[in-house]
Amino acid sequence: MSSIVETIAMCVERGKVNKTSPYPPDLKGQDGADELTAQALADKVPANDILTKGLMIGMGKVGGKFSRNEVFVPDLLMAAKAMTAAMKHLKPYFESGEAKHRGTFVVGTVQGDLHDIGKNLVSMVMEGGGFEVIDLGVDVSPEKFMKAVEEHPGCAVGLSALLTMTMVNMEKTVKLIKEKCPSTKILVGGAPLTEEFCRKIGADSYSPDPQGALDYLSTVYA
Ligand code: B1M
Repeated sequence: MSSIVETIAMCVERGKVNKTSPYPPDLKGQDGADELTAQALADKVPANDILTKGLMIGMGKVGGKFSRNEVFVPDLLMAAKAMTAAMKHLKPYFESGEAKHRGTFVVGTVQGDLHDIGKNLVSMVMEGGGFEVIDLGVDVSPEKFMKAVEEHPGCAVGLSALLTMTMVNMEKTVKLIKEKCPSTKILVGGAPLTEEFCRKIGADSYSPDPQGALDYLSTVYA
Protein backbone atom coordinates (compact mmCIF):
# COMPACT_ATOMS: atom_id res chain seq x y z
CA MET A 1 0.00 0.00 0.00
CA SER A 2 1.38 3.40 -0.90
CA SER A 3 1.99 6.10 1.71
CA ILE A 4 0.04 9.36 1.72
CA VAL A 5 3.13 11.19 0.42
CA GLU A 6 3.40 8.78 -2.52
CA THR A 7 -0.30 9.32 -3.23
CA ILE A 8 0.27 13.09 -3.22
CA ALA A 9 3.10 12.57 -5.74
CA MET A 10 0.74 10.55 -7.92
CA CYS A 11 -1.95 13.29 -7.67
CA VAL A 12 0.51 15.91 -8.89
CA GLU A 13 1.80 13.67 -11.68
CA ARG A 14 -1.76 12.91 -12.83
CA GLY A 15 -3.14 16.44 -12.23
CA LYS A 16 -5.66 15.38 -9.58
CA VAL A 17 -6.43 18.67 -7.81
CA ASN A 18 -9.18 17.84 -5.30
CA LYS A 19 -12.11 15.55 -4.64
CA THR A 20 -14.59 17.54 -6.74
CA SER A 21 -12.27 17.69 -9.74
CA PRO A 22 -13.56 15.42 -12.53
CA TYR A 23 -10.05 15.07 -13.95
CA PRO A 24 -8.51 12.57 -14.49
CA PRO A 25 -11.67 10.52 -15.03
CA ASP A 26 -10.32 7.33 -13.44
CA LEU A 27 -9.73 9.18 -10.14
CA LYS A 28 -13.14 10.88 -10.03
CA GLY A 29 -14.55 11.14 -6.49
CA GLN A 30 -11.20 10.43 -4.84
CA ASP A 31 -9.24 12.86 -2.67
CA GLY A 32 -6.74 15.00 -4.57
CA ALA A 33 -3.52 16.85 -3.75
CA ASP A 34 -5.59 19.41 -1.81
CA GLU A 35 -7.27 17.07 0.71
CA LEU A 36 -4.31 14.68 0.96
CA THR A 37 -1.85 17.44 1.80
CA ALA A 38 -4.17 18.77 4.53
CA GLN A 39 -4.50 15.20 5.83
CA ALA A 40 -0.75 14.57 5.76
CA LEU A 41 -0.11 17.74 7.77
CA ALA A 42 -2.82 16.73 10.26
CA ASP A 43 -1.04 13.36 10.54
CA LYS A 44 2.15 15.29 11.40
CA VAL A 45 4.00 14.43 8.18
CA PRO A 46 6.75 17.12 7.99
CA ALA A 47 5.99 19.84 5.40
CA ASN A 48 9.44 19.33 3.90
CA ASP A 49 8.72 15.64 3.29
CA ILE A 50 5.45 16.52 1.58
CA LEU A 51 7.38 18.91 -0.66
CA THR A 52 10.45 16.81 -1.41
CA LYS A 53 8.97 13.29 -1.41
CA GLY A 54 5.52 14.20 -2.72
CA LEU A 55 5.17 17.35 -4.81
CA MET A 56 8.69 17.39 -6.22
CA ILE A 57 8.58 13.71 -7.17
CA GLY A 58 5.22 14.13 -8.92
CA MET A 59 6.28 17.29 -10.73
CA GLY A 60 9.61 15.68 -11.71
CA LYS A 61 7.80 12.72 -13.25
CA VAL A 62 5.35 14.82 -15.28
CA GLY A 63 8.16 17.22 -16.26
CA GLY A 64 10.22 14.28 -17.55
CA LYS A 65 7.26 12.96 -19.53
CA PHE A 66 6.74 16.44 -21.02
CA SER A 67 10.40 16.56 -22.12
CA ARG A 68 9.96 13.17 -23.81
CA ASN A 69 6.71 14.29 -25.50
CA GLU A 70 4.76 11.65 -23.58
CA VAL A 71 2.39 14.30 -22.14
CA PHE A 72 1.52 17.82 -23.31
CA VAL A 73 0.91 21.38 -22.10
CA PRO A 74 -2.56 20.68 -20.60
CA ASP A 75 -1.13 17.80 -18.53
CA LEU A 76 1.59 20.07 -17.20
CA LEU A 77 -0.99 22.75 -16.39
CA MET A 78 -3.16 20.28 -14.48
CA ALA A 79 -0.11 19.05 -12.56
CA ALA A 80 0.73 22.64 -11.68
CA LYS A 81 -2.85 23.20 -10.52
CA ALA A 82 -2.66 20.16 -8.24
CA MET A 83 0.67 21.37 -6.92
CA THR A 84 -0.71 24.85 -6.24
CA ALA A 85 -3.61 23.35 -4.27
CA ALA A 86 -1.10 21.47 -2.12
CA MET A 87 1.27 24.43 -1.75
CA LYS A 88 -1.55 26.51 -0.25
CA HIS A 89 -1.40 24.23 2.82
CA LEU A 90 2.40 24.25 2.95
CA LYS A 91 2.81 28.02 2.65
CA PRO A 92 2.58 28.78 6.40
CA TYR A 93 5.36 26.24 7.06
CA PHE A 94 7.66 27.97 4.56
CA GLU A 95 6.79 31.37 5.98
CA SER A 96 7.59 30.21 9.52
CA GLY A 97 10.93 28.77 8.36
CA GLU A 98 9.96 25.22 9.37
CA ALA A 99 10.27 24.14 5.75
CA LYS A 100 12.87 25.60 3.42
CA HIS A 101 13.01 26.34 -0.31
CA ARG A 102 16.00 24.95 -2.17
CA GLY A 103 16.80 28.38 -3.58
CA THR A 104 15.27 31.39 -5.27
CA PHE A 105 14.58 31.63 -8.98
CA VAL A 106 13.91 35.05 -10.47
CA VAL A 107 12.22 34.63 -13.84
CA GLY A 108 10.72 36.81 -16.53
CA THR A 109 10.18 37.31 -20.25
CA VAL A 110 12.68 39.83 -21.57
CA GLN A 111 11.98 43.41 -22.60
CA GLY A 112 9.75 43.87 -25.64
CA ASP A 113 8.35 40.35 -25.42
CA LEU A 114 4.83 39.60 -24.17
CA HIS A 115 4.81 35.81 -24.57
CA ASP A 116 4.42 34.16 -21.18
CA ILE A 117 2.94 30.69 -21.61
CA GLY A 118 6.31 28.91 -21.73
CA LYS A 119 7.74 31.09 -18.98
CA ASN A 120 4.74 30.29 -16.75
CA LEU A 121 5.25 26.57 -17.32
CA VAL A 122 8.89 26.90 -16.33
CA SER A 123 7.84 28.82 -13.18
CA MET A 124 5.36 26.11 -12.22
CA VAL A 125 7.86 23.31 -12.66
CA MET A 126 10.46 25.22 -10.63
CA GLU A 127 7.96 25.77 -7.84
CA GLY A 128 7.09 22.09 -7.97
CA GLY A 129 10.81 21.42 -7.77
CA GLY A 130 10.99 23.19 -4.41
CA PHE A 131 12.25 26.61 -5.48
CA GLU A 132 10.85 29.97 -4.47
CA VAL A 133 9.84 31.66 -7.71
CA ILE A 134 9.90 35.43 -8.14
CA ASP A 135 8.02 35.95 -11.38
CA LEU A 136 8.66 39.41 -12.81
CA GLY A 137 6.16 38.89 -15.62
CA VAL A 138 6.62 39.95 -19.23
CA ASP A 139 8.42 42.84 -20.95
CA VAL A 140 11.01 42.93 -18.16
CA SER A 141 13.84 45.42 -18.59
CA PRO A 142 17.47 44.51 -17.77
CA GLU A 143 17.30 47.03 -14.90
CA LYS A 144 14.24 45.36 -13.40
CA PHE A 145 15.98 41.97 -13.52
CA MET A 146 19.04 43.54 -11.91
CA LYS A 147 16.94 45.08 -9.12
CA ALA A 148 15.41 41.68 -8.37
CA VAL A 149 18.87 40.07 -8.24
CA GLU A 150 19.93 42.68 -5.68
CA GLU A 151 16.78 42.10 -3.66
CA HIS A 152 17.28 38.32 -3.62
CA PRO A 153 20.96 37.66 -2.95
CA GLY A 154 22.13 34.25 -4.17
CA CYS A 155 19.19 33.80 -6.53
CA ALA A 156 19.43 32.22 -9.98
CA VAL A 157 17.85 34.00 -12.93
CA GLY A 158 15.74 32.65 -15.78
CA LEU A 159 15.20 34.61 -19.00
CA SER A 160 12.60 33.65 -21.56
CA ALA A 161 12.26 35.00 -25.11
CA LEU A 162 9.97 33.94 -27.94
CA LEU A 163 10.84 36.56 -30.54
CA THR A 164 14.06 36.65 -32.48
CA MET A 165 13.74 40.43 -32.20
CA THR A 166 13.88 40.35 -28.38
CA MET A 167 16.81 37.95 -28.10
CA VAL A 168 19.07 41.00 -28.16
CA ASN A 169 17.44 42.18 -24.92
CA MET A 170 18.32 38.85 -23.40
CA GLU A 171 21.95 39.58 -24.21
CA LYS A 172 21.70 43.06 -22.60
CA THR A 173 20.19 41.55 -19.46
CA VAL A 174 22.88 38.89 -19.15
CA LYS A 175 25.56 41.53 -19.64
CA LEU A 176 24.18 43.81 -16.94
CA ILE A 177 23.73 41.04 -14.37
CA LYS A 178 27.15 39.50 -15.04
CA GLU A 179 28.79 42.94 -14.80
CA LYS A 180 27.24 43.79 -11.45
CA CYS A 181 26.90 40.33 -9.90
CA PRO A 182 29.12 37.86 -11.83
CA SER A 183 28.38 34.86 -9.62
CA THR A 184 24.66 34.89 -10.52
CA LYS A 185 23.72 31.84 -12.55
CA ILE A 186 21.60 32.68 -15.58
CA LEU A 187 19.46 30.20 -17.43
CA VAL A 188 17.88 31.01 -20.79
CA GLY A 189 15.09 29.42 -22.80
CA GLY A 190 12.40 29.96 -25.39
CA ALA A 191 11.59 28.62 -28.84
CA PRO A 192 14.11 30.61 -30.96
CA LEU A 193 17.07 29.98 -28.64
CA THR A 194 19.97 27.62 -29.09
CA GLU A 195 22.84 26.36 -27.01
CA GLU A 196 25.16 28.32 -29.26
CA PHE A 197 23.28 31.58 -28.61
CA CYS A 198 23.40 30.90 -24.87
CA ARG A 199 27.20 30.56 -25.01
CA LYS A 200 27.53 33.63 -27.23
CA ILE A 201 25.71 35.93 -24.79
CA GLY A 202 27.52 34.54 -21.73
CA ALA A 203 24.54 32.86 -20.05
CA ASP A 204 25.28 29.78 -17.96
CA SER A 205 22.75 27.33 -19.32
CA TYR A 206 20.14 26.81 -22.01
CA SER A 207 17.21 24.48 -21.74
CA PRO A 208 14.58 23.76 -24.39
CA ASP A 209 12.04 22.72 -21.73
CA PRO A 210 11.08 23.27 -18.07
CA GLN A 211 12.47 19.96 -16.80
CA GLY A 212 15.91 20.70 -18.23
CA ALA A 213 15.75 24.07 -16.49
CA LEU A 214 14.93 22.36 -13.19
CA ASP A 215 17.72 19.80 -13.68
CA TYR A 216 20.20 22.63 -14.20
CA LEU A 217 19.01 24.57 -11.16
CA SER A 218 19.20 21.41 -9.06
CA THR A 219 22.91 21.16 -9.89
CA VAL A 220 23.43 24.85 -8.99
CA TYR A 221 21.81 24.39 -5.57
CA ALA A 222 23.05 20.81 -4.98
CO1 B1M B 1 3.36 35.30 -30.90
N1 B1M B 1 4.81 34.79 -32.11
N2 B1M B 1 3.53 37.18 -31.48
N3 B1M B 1 1.80 35.62 -29.79
N4 B1M B 1 3.13 33.43 -30.80
C1 B1M B 1 5.24 33.40 -32.09
C2 B1M B 1 6.33 33.17 -31.05
C3 B1M B 1 5.72 33.18 -33.60
C4 B1M B 1 6.74 32.05 -33.74
C5 B1M B 1 4.49 32.96 -34.50
C6 B1M B 1 4.87 32.83 -35.96
O1 B1M B 1 5.09 33.80 -36.62
N5 B1M B 1 4.97 31.61 -36.45
C7 B1M B 1 6.27 34.61 -33.94
C8 B1M B 1 7.73 34.86 -33.59
C9 B1M B 1 8.62 34.85 -34.80
C10 B1M B 1 10.00 35.08 -34.36
O2 B1M B 1 10.35 36.13 -33.91
N6 B1M B 1 10.83 34.07 -34.51
C11 B1M B 1 5.34 35.48 -33.12
C12 B1M B 1 5.06 36.84 -33.40
C13 B1M B 1 5.73 37.41 -34.63
C14 B1M B 1 4.24 37.64 -32.58
C15 B1M B 1 3.89 39.12 -32.78
C16 B1M B 1 5.03 40.02 -33.21
C17 B1M B 1 2.72 39.15 -33.79
C18 B1M B 1 2.29 40.53 -34.21
O3 B1M B 1 1.77 41.26 -33.39
N7 B1M B 1 2.58 40.84 -35.42
C19 B1M B 1 3.35 39.51 -31.39
C20 B1M B 1 4.48 40.01 -30.48
C21 B1M B 1 3.97 40.62 -29.21
C22 B1M B 1 5.11 40.87 -28.27
O4 B1M B 1 5.55 39.94 -27.61
N8 B1M B 1 5.63 42.08 -28.23
C23 B1M B 1 2.84 38.19 -30.88
C24 B1M B 1 1.80 38.07 -29.97
C25 B1M B 1 1.29 36.87 -29.51
C26 B1M B 1 0.06 36.75 -28.62
C27 B1M B 1 -0.06 37.87 -27.59
C28 B1M B 1 -1.15 36.77 -29.50
C29 B1M B 1 0.23 35.29 -28.02
C30 B1M B 1 1.00 35.27 -26.68
C31 B1M B 1 0.07 35.02 -25.51
C32 B1M B 1 0.87 34.77 -24.26
O5 B1M B 1 1.98 34.30 -24.26
N9 B1M B 1 0.23 35.09 -23.17
C33 B1M B 1 1.15 34.66 -29.07
C34 B1M B 1 1.31 33.27 -29.22
C35 B1M B 1 0.41 32.39 -28.37
C36 B1M B 1 2.27 32.70 -30.10
C37 B1M B 1 2.47 31.21 -30.47
C38 B1M B 1 1.29 30.83 -31.34
C39 B1M B 1 2.58 30.23 -29.33
C40 B1M B 1 3.65 30.56 -28.30
C41 B1M B 1 3.47 29.65 -27.11
O6 B1M B 1 2.91 30.03 -26.09
N10 B1M B 1 3.88 28.36 -27.25
C42 B1M B 1 3.84 31.25 -31.29
C43 B1M B 1 3.87 30.32 -32.48
C44 B1M B 1 4.15 28.92 -32.08
O7 B1M B 1 4.98 28.67 -31.22
N11 B1M B 1 3.48 28.01 -32.70
C45 B1M B 1 4.03 32.68 -31.51
C46 B1M B 1 3.65 27.33 -26.22
C47 B1M B 1 4.72 27.40 -25.14
C48 B1M B 1 4.47 26.30 -24.12
O8 B1M B 1 5.96 27.17 -25.77
O9 B1M B 1 6.78 29.49 -25.23
O10 B1M B 1 8.17 27.90 -26.68
P1 B1M B 1 7.23 28.13 -25.58
O11 B1M B 1 7.89 27.58 -24.23
C49 B1M B 1 8.46 26.30 -24.16
C50 B1M B 1 9.97 26.29 -24.43
O12 B1M B 1 10.38 27.26 -25.35
C51 B1M B 1 10.57 26.41 -23.07
O13 B1M B 1 9.65 25.77 -22.21
C52 B1M B 1 8.33 25.88 -22.72
C53 B1M B 1 7.64 24.56 -22.55
O14 B1M B 1 8.32 23.56 -23.26
N12 B1M B 1 10.88 27.71 -22.50
C54 B1M B 1 11.87 27.83 -21.58
C55 B1M B 1 10.29 28.91 -22.65
N13 B1M B 1 10.88 29.80 -21.86
C56 B1M B 1 11.84 29.17 -21.19
C57 B1M B 1 12.75 29.62 -20.23
C58 B1M B 1 13.66 28.71 -19.71
C59 B1M B 1 13.68 27.38 -20.12
C60 B1M B 1 12.78 26.93 -21.06
O15 B1M B 1 14.56 29.03 -18.77
C61 B1M B 1 14.51 30.30 -18.18
